[in-house]
Amino acid sequence: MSTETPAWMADIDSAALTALGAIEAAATLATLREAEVGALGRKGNVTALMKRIGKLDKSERKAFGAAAGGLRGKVTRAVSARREAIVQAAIAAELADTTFDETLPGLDGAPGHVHPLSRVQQELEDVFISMGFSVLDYPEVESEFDNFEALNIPGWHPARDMQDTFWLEGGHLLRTHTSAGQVRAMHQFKPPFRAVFPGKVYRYESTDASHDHTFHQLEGLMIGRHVSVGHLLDSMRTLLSAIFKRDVQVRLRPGYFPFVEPGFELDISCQVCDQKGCSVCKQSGWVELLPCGLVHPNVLRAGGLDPDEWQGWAFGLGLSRLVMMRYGVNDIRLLMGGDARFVEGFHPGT
Ligand code: FA5
Repeated sequence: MSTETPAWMADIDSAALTALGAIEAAATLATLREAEVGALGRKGNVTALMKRIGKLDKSERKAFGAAAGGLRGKVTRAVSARREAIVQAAIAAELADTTFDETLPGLDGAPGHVHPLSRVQQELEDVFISMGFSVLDYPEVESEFDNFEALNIPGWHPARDMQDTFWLEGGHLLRTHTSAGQVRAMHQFKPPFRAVFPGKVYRYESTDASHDHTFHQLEGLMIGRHVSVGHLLDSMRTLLSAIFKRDVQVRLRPGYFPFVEPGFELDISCQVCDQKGCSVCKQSGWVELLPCGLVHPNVLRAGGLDPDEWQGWAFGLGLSRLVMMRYGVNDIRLLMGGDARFVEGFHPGT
């Protein structure tokens, strides 16, 4: 076995000298990157050595491969070590800079908070949970059956005109009211039961200060053997005093909805103008907020319940309007308008 130094060793030494010298001399991350590319890049001098391996005579290939591969590993480690040294030196220089005052206050973060709609919804959910109600979540994309037919509103019924909506393919639609969950709940739970289901609803209508095309409602439904209007009104009174924490004037009047009998409209005195008359209450001093009534026998039947055995009451709270009344918001379109300046006006505790 020959102990002579092979001729190619000079090439390995020369490549090492160039590559390691450039790495050692690099003072910034940019020049280090140049040195790295000069050695290990596609056209780098260490890469050129690696490409030679395949062209060598079989007898030399193993030793040359080991030497070139060893150099590549050494260069790679040298680049990492130099990079770390450059970064540490930069940190040390920054810390040594006496013009940096670490006692100055940091940048003021902007903490988020819940939207007033979510806040009032959560408060209402807590009130109803404390009265033994379940909180349910139903789809916004509904069937025509659940949104209309099951609620005693067949296709020919004029009440359909009051709630036109956005129709989807396959007879589906964006629900026009949370009442669409009533029959779903009847199928889902064994009576007696009580539940609220809040959510977003959609209507194809022009907007004004108190009407939006996308708004929030909260439905209440109670099914039992002996259900009375008295209990319904008491629940609504509890709801309003929990939100307003003071007496607000309300009025109850008969109201027609095909899915309740008898039906009522509960209006609230306009909290935006204090009943002086404004665009929200359309100069009337009153705002429609909480329609309700006893569940119609046809709806109980659609829910698989025998009306001779079971009764129910339901209400459909205009949650968006309740938020307006609570905070004195004079245009409903501000609630879902996506303007952060509006939402920032509401801070926790208000
Ligand atoms: C209904 O939606 C019935 N489902 C309510 C109901 C439930 C009655 C259970 C009986 C039993 P109405 O279309 O009136 O009813 O809407 C209910 C409430 O939602 C209204 O009182 C009002 O506060 C609110 N509301 C209605 N339309 C809009 C709108 N375009 N923008 C904002 N709020 C609205």
